[in-house]
Amino acid sequence: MSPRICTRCAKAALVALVGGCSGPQSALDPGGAAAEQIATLGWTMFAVATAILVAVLALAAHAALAPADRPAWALREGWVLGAGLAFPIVLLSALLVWSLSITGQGADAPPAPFRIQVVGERWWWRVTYLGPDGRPLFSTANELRLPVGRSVDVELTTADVIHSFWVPGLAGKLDMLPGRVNTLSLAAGRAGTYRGQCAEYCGGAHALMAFMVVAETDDSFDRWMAAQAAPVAEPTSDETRRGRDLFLASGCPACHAARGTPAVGAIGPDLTHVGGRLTIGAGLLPTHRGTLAAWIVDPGHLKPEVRMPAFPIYRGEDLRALAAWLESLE
Ligand code: HEC
Ligand SMILES: [Cu+2]
Repeated sequence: MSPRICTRCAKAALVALVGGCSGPQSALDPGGAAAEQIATLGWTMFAVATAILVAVLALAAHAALAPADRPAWALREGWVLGAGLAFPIVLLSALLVWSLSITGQGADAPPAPFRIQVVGERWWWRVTYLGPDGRPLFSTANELRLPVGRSVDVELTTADVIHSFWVPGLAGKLDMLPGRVNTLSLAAGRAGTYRGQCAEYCGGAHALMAFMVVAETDDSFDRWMAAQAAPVAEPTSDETRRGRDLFLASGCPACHAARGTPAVGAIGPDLTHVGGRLTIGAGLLPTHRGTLAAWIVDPGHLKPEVRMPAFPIYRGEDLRALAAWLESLE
């Protein structure tokens, strides 16, 4: 093998080895206190397990390599009781006590003046921001925004089957159970976009049920909150006006709301600010008019088993106008 190929192999091996260690959806790249505790716990367990594995392998090698007439160890009771019983009991108990002590610590970030309710739906996330009095401020989908350095209580439940809410970069996973609300405290220590994924098999499009958590500075977060609370903007061009009229005249309002218009459907995501979301279809595709148009024509082709019907009736200019209007809803 030439040295060049060798270097390439080494690089490929390294990428395969550490490729999962960073990025927007990695528990090994913590972005907040809760995720850091989990990472510390994971690495410590890994280190202890590795040390024990090495010790056991060394003992086994020692025994195997000893001359046949002089066995390395006669199997004495002391070894069985010491290494086989006492050692695991002491070590596992110590690790248990330690792990309970570090994961119990709450995040010390000051609480945000709002809560977020997230309802798992097959196969997307209904996100509602609640004011201090518990009343809904606005509804969005598949995207949570948080101010950096604040802890936010996220109330998790489901509209149908069990789902599990997991943003590995920020916290451990928590199940969403029918008839129950589980509260998870989320806090990001640094600004960034974290990706989450449903972690409990929930049927058909489970693997395509992702979401984004965007942690941002107070200024841009406040701007986002104010924009979300506002109703849809009045169309500014003939094309977007035509798009809005098509939306209202078709079947879309049966399932979708666009605040400030007569569309108040509640089966699918609230589309009031769909153009400002990073993705459509629960993390499936980036939001722009091309993907919006493809989605409208045949969502089931992009996301099998999706609970939105295809609208092949829209073509050409109609489709472009509809997609342009949705894209403009920032
Ligand atoms: C029978 C109910 C239903 C009808 C009618 C319907 N939709 Fe949907 N729509 C859904 C559901 C459910 C989803 C969520 C799908 C998913 O991500 O799994 C969705 C998702 C979407 C999304 C992506 C939103 C996001 O944030 O991910 C857009 C855009 C959208 N619909 C536009 C439309 C338009 C435009 C029409 C009319 C031409 C329409 N829908 C008609 C149920 C419906
Ligand atoms: Cu799922």
